[in-house]
Amino acid sequence: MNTLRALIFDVDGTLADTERDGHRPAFNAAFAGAGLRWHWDAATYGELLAVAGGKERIRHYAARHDPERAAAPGFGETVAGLHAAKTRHYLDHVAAGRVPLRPGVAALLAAARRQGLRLAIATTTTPDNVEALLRATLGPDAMGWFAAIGAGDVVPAKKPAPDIYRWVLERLELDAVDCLAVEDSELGLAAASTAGLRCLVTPNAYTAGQDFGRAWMLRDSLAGIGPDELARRFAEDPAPPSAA
Ligand code: XBP
Ligand code: MG
Repeated sequence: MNTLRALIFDVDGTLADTERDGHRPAFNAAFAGAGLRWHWDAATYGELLAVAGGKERIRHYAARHDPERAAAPGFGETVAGLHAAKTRHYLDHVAAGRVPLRPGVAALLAAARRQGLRLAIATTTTPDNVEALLRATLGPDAMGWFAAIGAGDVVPAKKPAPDIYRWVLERLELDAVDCLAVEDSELGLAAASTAGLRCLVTPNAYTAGQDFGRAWMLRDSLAGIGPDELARRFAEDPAPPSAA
């Protein structure tokens, strides 16, 4: 029998519309602050989200739109500096309350805790960004609700690689078959599925229309979803997924 023991949440786009409300304006503020004429409008940023990781996204963009700068000596340090500045701007947006949780997120987290489910996070963004978002939206104790927080460069390969989910499963000391991933994007779904997890997908404006064929459950948002429904569906599953 399949028993649901933990929910593993993606952050960006899943817990909150961080890409729209935080990361994109933060990238543009960092570029302006560095005197670069780079500007990522919503459509451009939507395309760039195919590359997970802010540093990787900057490198990807520069190679295509500013190749001389990308090929110059020391560009690695330039990327690190731009990303650090961007993270400072992002933290300012979060601290100012400009990045609210998506519908249903707080209620599901609270109900899952009451039900005794373990909570974890598997995200590409930085640990600082995770802590700031949890504190700003759920309060100063929220970090302690999560038994494992896998974030950013803690693993060598970012989503769609499964590394971050495997890192979290190791720390939870749980098998993939007992956990449910909650994601917003095709990249995140691929990472969770390759790690052998079933995945509940709640798309957002940037990821709507992506291929969610492998999703275990697909909903507009987490509003109205409770741990009882998830545990019941888990128990009814004919066959748990097999890790790829
Ligand atoms: C989405 C990402 C992150 C953010 C930007 O992460 O790919 O890179 O876009 O954050 P998630 P950083 O796995 O939570 O959907 O600039 O800190 O990478
Ligand atoms: Mg995401």
